Amino acid sequence: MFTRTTLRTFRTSRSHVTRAFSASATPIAAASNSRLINATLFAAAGVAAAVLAGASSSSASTTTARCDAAATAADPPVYGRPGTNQERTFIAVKPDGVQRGLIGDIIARFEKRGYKLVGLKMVWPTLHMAEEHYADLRKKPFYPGLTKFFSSGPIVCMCWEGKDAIKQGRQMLGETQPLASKPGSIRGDYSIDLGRNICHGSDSPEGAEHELTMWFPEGVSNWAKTVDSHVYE
Ligand code: RTP
Ligand code: MG
Repeated sequence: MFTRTTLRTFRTSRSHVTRAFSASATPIAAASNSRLINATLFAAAGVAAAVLAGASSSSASTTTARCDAAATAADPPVYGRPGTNQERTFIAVKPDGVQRGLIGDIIARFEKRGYKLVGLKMVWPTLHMAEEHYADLRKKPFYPGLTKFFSSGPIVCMCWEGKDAIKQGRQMLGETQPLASKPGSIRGDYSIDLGRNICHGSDSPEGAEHELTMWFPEGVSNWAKTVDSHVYE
């Protein structure tokens, strides 16, 4: 079952990315064709990741992804429903976090906290995608260096769902400045320098909407978590 599910996703990931990006932003579509998505999708069997690299199947354009096929009118939009238990946030492991082998730890923290993982993939962003992601910081002097670094290697893109996911996600990350980050937070445990602070998290519902729409144009998996009655009263 695991193999069948991941294979289906693999076959469809490329066409989804192409289609979805071309529907939203032309420059990203152009960029995505050059270097995007070594399509690494992880199946959430703990943190054991099934790495499916380099989508090359010629059947890519014909299959429908599970998340699309199963979507119903009752499903929330990709950016969730802020203020409810279906609030969603975009969490990313930045290139430094990937290089330092922290993907599993970061996923585990959110999982153990009780949040639901509804979207997960590895993407090597183009510079243009990094600029789009950090568009609100365009005028900052550190913007060129930030976007260059953010596009210097693969990142892990995640969509986490749950009550207060945006604010709680930021707390779990820690402060922007590692020196101000408390031990126990991701940045407080693993980072020293401002420009190598391991992870990203949406800072507002508007930010989450922008980021989740951008990074998950193909949609996410709207699955029901059967233990939610043991997470929420
Ligand atoms: P992020 O967006 O990556 O989650 O970080 P953040 O909200 O905590 O901080 P933000 O203000 O959005 O800045 C984005 C990233 O830019 C780097 N930065 N450098 N040199 C500087 O003054 C400076 N300020 C911020 C950090 O890596 C920060 O995470
Ligand atoms: Mg930010």
